[in-house]
Amino acid sequence: MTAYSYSDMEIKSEFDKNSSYTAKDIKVLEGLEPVRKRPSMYIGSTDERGLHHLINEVVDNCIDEAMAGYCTNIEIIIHTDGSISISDNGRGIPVDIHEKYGKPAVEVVMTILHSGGKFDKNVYKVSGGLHGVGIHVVNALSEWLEVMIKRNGKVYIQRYETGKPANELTVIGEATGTGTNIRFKPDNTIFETVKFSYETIINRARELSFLHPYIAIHVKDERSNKEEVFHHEGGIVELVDYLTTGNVPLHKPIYINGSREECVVEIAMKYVTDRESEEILSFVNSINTVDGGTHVTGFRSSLTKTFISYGIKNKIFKESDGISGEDVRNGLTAVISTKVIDPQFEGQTKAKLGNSAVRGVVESITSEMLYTYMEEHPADATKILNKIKINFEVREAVKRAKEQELAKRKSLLEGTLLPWKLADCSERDPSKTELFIVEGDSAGGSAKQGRMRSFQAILPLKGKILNIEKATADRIFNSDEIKALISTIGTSTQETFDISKLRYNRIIIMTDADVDGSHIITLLLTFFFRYMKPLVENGHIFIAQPPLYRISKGKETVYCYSDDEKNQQVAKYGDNVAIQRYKGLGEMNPHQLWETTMDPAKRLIIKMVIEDAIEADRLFSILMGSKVDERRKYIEEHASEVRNLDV
Ligand code: 0RA
Repeated sequence: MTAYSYSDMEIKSEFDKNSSYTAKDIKVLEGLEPVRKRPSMYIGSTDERGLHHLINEVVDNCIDEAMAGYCTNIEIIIHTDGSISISDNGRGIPVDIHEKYGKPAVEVVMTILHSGGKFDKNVYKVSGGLHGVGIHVVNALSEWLEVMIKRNGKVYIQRYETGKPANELTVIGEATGTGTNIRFKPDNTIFETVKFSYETIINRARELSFLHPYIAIHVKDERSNKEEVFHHEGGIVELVDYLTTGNVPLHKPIYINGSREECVVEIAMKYVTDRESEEILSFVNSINTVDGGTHVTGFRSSLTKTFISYGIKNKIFKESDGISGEDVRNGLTAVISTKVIDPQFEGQTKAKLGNSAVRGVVESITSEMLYTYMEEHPADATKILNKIKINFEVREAVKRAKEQELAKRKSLLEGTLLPWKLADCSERDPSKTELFIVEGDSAGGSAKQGRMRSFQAILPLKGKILNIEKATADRIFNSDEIKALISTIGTSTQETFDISKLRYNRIIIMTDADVDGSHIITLLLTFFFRYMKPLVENGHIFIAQPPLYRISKGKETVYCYSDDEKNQQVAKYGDNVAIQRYKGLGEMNPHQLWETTMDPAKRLIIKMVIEDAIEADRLFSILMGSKVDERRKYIEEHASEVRNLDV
């Protein structure tokens, strides 16, 4: 729970605008010791993620101030001494004396566990479930924390050390305006790492700035002198444009909003013509609900119903057409942002909304506003409905072709659908197995000989697979390489994706360490991201790292995976070392390939994770989409990061 949360502007606030909130409204439960004893119970972990959780905790409080209509600017500064400060121009944390404790409210807020704002039905918490433990947790886990408050025309400061006040709240001068500045240094006896990541911080700042268009978030890194200001007055409409930067739009984004007692709903959506998949990004109280939930279900079902009924009414569809949700969502990018009082988060990662009432609210708001939109913009409506009709026709055609193809194969392969190229492993328990996707037949041959047949399967792919982002679904699903990939993996794709059918626990892409290899990796990752996303989300996709050099002197041989490593080894062995540079997997014999790249005991593999949904989505649209100029621009801006991608 956030310590203090305020309703959005659309719902009447429990407090009036003149600081009616006083110290007595704070509920008090227990002290801070438990937090230092078991930090993971409060912030999930003490790794990099947990560390950044501290920042989210403070920033969420600033966002609450902003949602209540009092704050327009947030500034985050990473300092060179390992501390970070977060300041805002909100009302400032209250400083009046708390009745029960006889201490200033800010001290109660900073030192007492579960001190929270008054419970009230009309309050949205920015951070239910995922963050939302309270700033006292930040204080408890900091070597020191300094708070500066501008309120009542005065500037107040107080310092804490490992959660305990180091001095009393002190007035140090006169203030114009109001606000809070919290600076803290995470305790390095608690965290595994105390190094803040600029990237992680700006990704969250960007996300928040799209979700709260009236706030400007300034992020500054004094270690590198990098800085950026995030301010998107267009809100989620701008976000939808941002996400589809590399694609060809069918129309201008459609904006839907409304509220019922239980929740506030805001949706922006847009179709593009050069991408077949659907991308729905959803948020509840500014938290990205990666696994969707009732808000997403409500949106999806309303979309299908509304488009079909409008299409039938306007004689674009026939009643008998059998248009499905998949047809309706092909090529759609949508952002759903909801605010829910007392959200229930479900699932392993707590990233799925469970409140059942939200489904109906989103459904009715979407239906109503979308229908009205179409009546007011008949040209856009016609374009979208025609696209849906084409999606449907293509899907029908693909289905027919697939059925024929499947029947043909069935008879050819005597009932097995696995591609003939696959060298399967003997183990049948998928949790123990690995699939290597290998570029080219010759490397595939070495891999087949070098592997541990019991648990490693090899699927060689011929040359480059299709560019998924540009190809139509029709072509994608008719490509032999893709068909081989899908039947080997076993889970099917998109709507029919079923993780329980996964045939291999690890799917490892193994290519040459060159430009073509990087291209194939990009294409395969795009395919997995667009069509089998849960595989990426659940950490099943890996990239093998073949060595770049083989260094030998006399009988000794070492393999090096980077230039730095090579230089170190060469220096260590001194003169007369033989250096072999590997240009491709094909230069290694099967035994060497096993030793260097496939043996779980020695190899290096990189797990693919989605750190940031917005950036991942945009990156794939840009890198693989059809807008060449956007791609060039992106690569120029991110030259060092995408150095290895040939696009
Ligand atoms: C308690 C009550 C009020 C605001 C805040 C806390 C508050 C906390 C933080 C943390 C970072 N920035 C913050 N800004 C405000 C309401 C104050 C009122 O009613 O005047």
